[in-house]
Amino acid sequence: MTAPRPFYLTTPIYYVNARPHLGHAYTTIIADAMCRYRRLAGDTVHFLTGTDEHGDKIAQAAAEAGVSPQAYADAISAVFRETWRRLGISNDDFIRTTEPRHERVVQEILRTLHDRGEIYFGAYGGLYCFGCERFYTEKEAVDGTCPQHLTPLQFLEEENYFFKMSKYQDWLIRYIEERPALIRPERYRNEVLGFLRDPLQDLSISRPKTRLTWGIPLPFDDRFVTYVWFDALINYVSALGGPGAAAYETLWPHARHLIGKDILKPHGVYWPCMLKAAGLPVYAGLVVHGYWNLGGGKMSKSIGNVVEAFELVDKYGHDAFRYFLMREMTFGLDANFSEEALVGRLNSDLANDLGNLVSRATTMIANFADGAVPERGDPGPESAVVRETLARTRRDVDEAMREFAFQRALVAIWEFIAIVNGYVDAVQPWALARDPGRRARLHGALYTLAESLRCLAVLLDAFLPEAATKIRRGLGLEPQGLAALEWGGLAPGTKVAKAPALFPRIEAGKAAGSAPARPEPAVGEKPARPRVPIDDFARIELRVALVLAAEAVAKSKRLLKLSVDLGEGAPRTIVAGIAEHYAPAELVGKKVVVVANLEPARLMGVESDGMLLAGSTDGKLALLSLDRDLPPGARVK
Ligand code: ME8
Repeated sequence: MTAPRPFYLTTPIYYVNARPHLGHAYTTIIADAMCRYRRLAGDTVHFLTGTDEHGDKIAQAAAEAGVSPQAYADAISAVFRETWRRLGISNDDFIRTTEPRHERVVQEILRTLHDRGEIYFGAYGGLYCFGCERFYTEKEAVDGTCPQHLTPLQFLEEENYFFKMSKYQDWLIRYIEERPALIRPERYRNEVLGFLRDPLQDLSISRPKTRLTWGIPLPFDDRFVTYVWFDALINYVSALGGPGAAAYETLWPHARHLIGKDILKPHGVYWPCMLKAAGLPVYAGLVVHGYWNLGGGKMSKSIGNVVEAFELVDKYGHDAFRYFLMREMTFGLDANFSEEALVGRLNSDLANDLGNLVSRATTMIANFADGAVPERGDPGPESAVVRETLARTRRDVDEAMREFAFQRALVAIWEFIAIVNGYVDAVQPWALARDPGRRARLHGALYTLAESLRCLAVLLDAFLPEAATKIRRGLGLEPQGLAALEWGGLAPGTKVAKAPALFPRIEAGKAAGSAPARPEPAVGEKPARPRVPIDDFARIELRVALVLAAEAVAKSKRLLKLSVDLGEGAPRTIVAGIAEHYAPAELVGKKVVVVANLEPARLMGVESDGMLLAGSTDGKLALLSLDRDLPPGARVK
């Protein structure tokens, strides 16, 4: 036995200015599949994901929501964590950049760099994108707009601290050139070397508190906070406790970062330079995937349909969604997402090829062998190809997974499925069962099928964990590692349960949502959100309120201060972010619905004791009102 190898895999830490969407789900799901695979291979795996919570973007989103950045980050980070839990993501840790364990390591690294003379104070003016939170060079800008967001870049000039990144240019080029496997696939390695053909600028690593306070203070000048990218990249070491910590010492030499191509430059250029300057080793690998497009266009978080695309996970099931994402995208290239394509794969590969095989095999064992794996018998010459394909599939999957080529791994597994289906057709166990003289042949065929299912459960475990578990449970087996992929491991006599349909077929015309394969979530409930018990809902006190007076809040475009009657004797003050949608005069005399038992909050200096309920979409907003009259204070539930 060889000693277990450490394997440390990270996803990007996602911004908390929006809910998880298809892109986030893709990276996290493939990271999960990879980590599950490495665990099955016997490696010691550490799988990290988390949320990126500082910076302009988050501060702005929180201000728009009328809450503090911390409260906003807490809420959205919890949605990410819960979403991954619900999808069965097997991460070992979840880091938030607002956690003290992270802030401490960021400040330590900043102090080290400052002490080593790697940081200086200077002025800089340039074209800035608030969406990307970075400066762009004239060459990178496209007609004065940001190449990512296509929004106008703004000229920004300010004094800041700079990291002497430019001095690492030659070192980094050599470092990458000497290590062909450092950045994969090859096209992204070439892209990073391409960036490095232009002169590398020093990196502004601070933001003045006069402009942004939501960040980690610089340990050597508290008039500044840390630039969000400088802060965020360090999560990969802070989650291990930072340099010197035991987890860092064991895992950091094996670190692999999995990212989308949008954040190649910070990971391929800034991060290795930062590590080198701090005297830390560079990561072992940077693995980059392409982009999912919807309807041919580039997705972004501002487009609601990336969230909707992700919601299909509830309609078709976790495994079908995982399978589609991994099978459809050639790792490293862009791919198109469509519900039709997902349904196509579900029907052909999952319901037909895999689902049918499992149900045929278990039904035949139930009918022709009393529901127990028979003796090994005589599997016939046709079985040789099944065993050979298994051995080849195992090798092909292993090779594919070394390169994160999930699509190739699945193609190899489906080759095995096709061979086993072909074996059933060739040996026709139902015909053997009619002939008492051919018992040994029948037993051999059924044993071959049962053993194929056992091996399939092992092969599928990392990719379709729910289906693999069902197949394995049908054979009454505990989870097995890749080492169990040796033919003949299944003991005769093992009880086999007839498998229920693993993947129900989706009928044509029903893909658009008329007949979901799974129960639809309750009306009004977002499927990607966790369900809450009724008792939790009952804790929220909703009441009818009569608006007595309304006025603008000084210096705020968004807020109105309302005086409302809740039938409590004295009116309450509620501050609501609705000034862009309602004139104060329009509101007086209206009956609305409010959350009456919220903790009071101060908004622009005014204490708000409650919250108005309103619906909104695409910049439209509508207050909840009653379609029949009820007195102020009436309970809504
Ligand atoms: O960039 N297709 O966070 P983020 C595939 N906080 N993957 C996509 C995608 C798409 N259309 N859209 C997003 C940030 N992704 C920073 C990262 S790391 C130290 C800081 C995935 O919330 C992909 O993994 O914008 C991409 O790199 C990531 O989400 C960006 O997430």
